[in-house]
Amino acid sequence: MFHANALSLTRLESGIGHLVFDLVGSPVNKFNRQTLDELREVLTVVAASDLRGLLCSSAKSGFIAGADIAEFSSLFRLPAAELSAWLAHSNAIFHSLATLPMPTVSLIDGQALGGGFEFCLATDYRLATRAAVLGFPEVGLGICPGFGGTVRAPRIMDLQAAVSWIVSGQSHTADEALAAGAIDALVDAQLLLESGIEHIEHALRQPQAWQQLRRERQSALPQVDSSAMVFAAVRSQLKAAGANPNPAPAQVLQLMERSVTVQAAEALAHETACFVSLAKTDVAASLAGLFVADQHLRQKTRTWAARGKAAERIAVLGAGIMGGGIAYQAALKGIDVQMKDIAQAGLDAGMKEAQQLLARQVQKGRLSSAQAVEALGRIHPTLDYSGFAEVELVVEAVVEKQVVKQSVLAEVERQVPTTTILASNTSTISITALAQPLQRPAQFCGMHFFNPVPLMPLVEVIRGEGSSEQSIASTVATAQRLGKTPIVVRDCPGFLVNRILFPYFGAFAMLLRDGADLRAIDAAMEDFGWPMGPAWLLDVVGLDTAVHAQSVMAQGFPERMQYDFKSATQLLFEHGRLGQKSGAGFYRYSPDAGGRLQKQVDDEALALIRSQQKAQRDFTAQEIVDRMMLPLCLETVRCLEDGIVDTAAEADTGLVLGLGFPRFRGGALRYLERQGLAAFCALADAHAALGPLYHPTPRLRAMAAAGARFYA
Ligand code: T1G
Repeated sequence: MFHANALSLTRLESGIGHLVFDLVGSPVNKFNRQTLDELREVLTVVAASDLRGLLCSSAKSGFIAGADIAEFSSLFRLPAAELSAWLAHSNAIFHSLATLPMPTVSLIDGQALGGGFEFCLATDYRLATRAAVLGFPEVGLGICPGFGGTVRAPRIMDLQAAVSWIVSGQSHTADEALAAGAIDALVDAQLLLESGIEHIEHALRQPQAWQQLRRERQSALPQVDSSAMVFAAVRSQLKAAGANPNPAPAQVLQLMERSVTVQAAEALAHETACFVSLAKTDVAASLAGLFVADQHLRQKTRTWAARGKAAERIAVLGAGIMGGGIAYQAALKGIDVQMKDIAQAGLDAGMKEAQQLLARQVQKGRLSSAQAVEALGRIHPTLDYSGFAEVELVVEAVVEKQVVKQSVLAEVERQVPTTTILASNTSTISITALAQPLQRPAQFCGMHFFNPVPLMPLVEVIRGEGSSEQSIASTVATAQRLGKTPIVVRDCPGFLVNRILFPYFGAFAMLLRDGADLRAIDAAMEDFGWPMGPAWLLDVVGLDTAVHAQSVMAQGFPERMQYDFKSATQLLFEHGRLGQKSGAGFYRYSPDAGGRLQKQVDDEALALIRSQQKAQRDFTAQEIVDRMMLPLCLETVRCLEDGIVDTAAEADTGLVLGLGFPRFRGGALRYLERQGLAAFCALADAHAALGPLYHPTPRLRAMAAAGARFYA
């Protein structure tokens, strides 16, 4: 009856219409402008037809993934009136679905999220298979549902569930959806269509009940005491979670509290207003921007990976925390791994690390004991090169010393087939320099994992001057197979992430030198959105590691990163304070009853730092943020200009995934751009006396003068 790009309508024998979503050229169905237009057209056809009912399903593995997030950046920049008009247009389409002159049923197999779930709520009934995943992820994007979700959910579902689903943004299983009244029945996939038809026949036999259902969904909710309790409970949960830079959860809660008391049409107007005001926030722009940046990175990764081959067998050299972590990650993903160390004690430690990580997976119910045993069996500890004749990729993770790495790499190169790729998990040392003694530099690149390996999603794949395209492609493919997000970067000391992190640590050192209190710095940066402040982060990294890496960075970029004073990190390190690993660094650490390290203020550390300060000084949070963020952002600009990373999107995604840069700020370049390039340069100039880390590049000034942007 209707066939277009995103959906088609056919008449079943019973005279019931079957609307099937299958957006051409996309792995998921989504409400982009075109799909919405086609939906409007097809509903006009349905409304004018003699169809007895309408079934709605998807030909893809998921149902509908919601509105098209790739369109958000341009949508959110529209004037508020135009954004409201887009919502009004979409809601008019959903309204025509909800008021069709025949019963309607959604058949949900797979994800129905955001606008996709709102579509289901606009049909009379919802049937779902066990594979269904339902929810409102909007708050995670800094917005609220916009296609009537806040209006229909509380009128259809259990109120408590509707509010907590929308405010939390979490997805839910079909069982949870059934318990919450979000679906009417759970059905086997093979019986979905048949059950849908039965539901329609049933509704047609009882037209009054079906019409009554529709009337109820248009009204205000009956006033009952329990609703006030529901809202109070969710509000206190939000409060307990602490300050949230994302305004969406609190605002959507307020919206729903008001909108359950009014008619649906009025509630929808409130929803639109709330959506528009949230869509105009920096948080929403950042989160939508990151989604697109992430898609861009994934696309590049796919292109790389398609040209290479993921390794089936790998080897890890050095069974320390990193080596053990990488071995664990490989084994978890079904890859066999030779784990080599020069000392049995090292191997034992590496195996223990892997064993503990697997045990934790079992504890959390993510793996069965049998699977954990099987995974552990894939790790083959060895003191020699046995098994190396079969490995396709060797990850070197020995001590962070250039000469040691060079000799280990040169030795292993003689033990493996000529096709094997060697990759160094160095965090700072130039890949081109490490390649010097190698016979086959084309087969060598960097593969930088972050600590703790199982939790950190990013892997930098570093192209040395001699690295072949093939080596990079296969290393990208292997990183992907390991479940990581690879980002291909060009070689330089520190690569992308650490090259940007160390100027930030430099800023921290200067703040302490100039009399700031480390607790004030950590508090300001945590309020800014970092998961931990710089002092705490240095304790986690290890002050010995940080001091060593700093010296490598200073050698690589002496003009900016060689400091003419002794940093507090260096001072504490010299006093044997190595951070968490030694129980004390900037803070003191002791395990709580559950074995988790608790940090406490340490007077000894404070006294040591004060001994180096000429005077103590209070800095405002804004002064701290400016002094910390300027060098970080400027180094990101330099990385982009030097071609260390190809695009702003990759740089920002790398910082979010590799450093924990606050997501809601969208990355360093987006943060910089939001301030305005000219304003940012002026702020940097006001700090120029602090040294070259604070000096904008000529190109950034030129961009500022020309009104250019990093993002289109
Ligand atoms: N918009 C645009 N692209 C999307 C998309 C979406 N909503 N959902 C997925 N994609 C792309 C994704 O980027 C990837 O692209 C490909 O589809 C496959 O996805 C008005 C305001 C649905 C659970 O937040 O959670 O509705 O890499 O690899 O693992 O109230 O994608 O191929 O280029 O992730 O099977 C709310 C976001 C929007 C859902 C599928 N919806 N998506 O996971 O595949 S706001 C969301 C997901 C909204 C209304 C509002 C997941 C998934 P590429 P994938 P997957």
